[in-house]
Amino acid sequence: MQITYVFALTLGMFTCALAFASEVDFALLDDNSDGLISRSEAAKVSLVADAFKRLDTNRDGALSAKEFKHFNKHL
Ligand SMILES: [Ca+2]
Ligand SMILES: [Ca+2]
Repeated sequence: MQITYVFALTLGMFTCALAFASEVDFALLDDNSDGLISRSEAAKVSLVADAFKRLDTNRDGALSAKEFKHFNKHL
């Protein structure tokens, strides 16, 4: 009973942390707060820089929050 409770609590905290982390990541990368991650902003995190071309599905040279969501999904 107690183990189940601890497990549920841990899982809940982990899920919250993940959700929080993906939001913070976008905001942290978006230096000028224009709602887009430019190539130079993405360069701060090599994982994002490497995936930039693949993530930029509309080829406008910037990542929107929607495009960036795919990055977190595939981590
Ligand atoms: Ca930006
Ligand atoms: Ca784009």
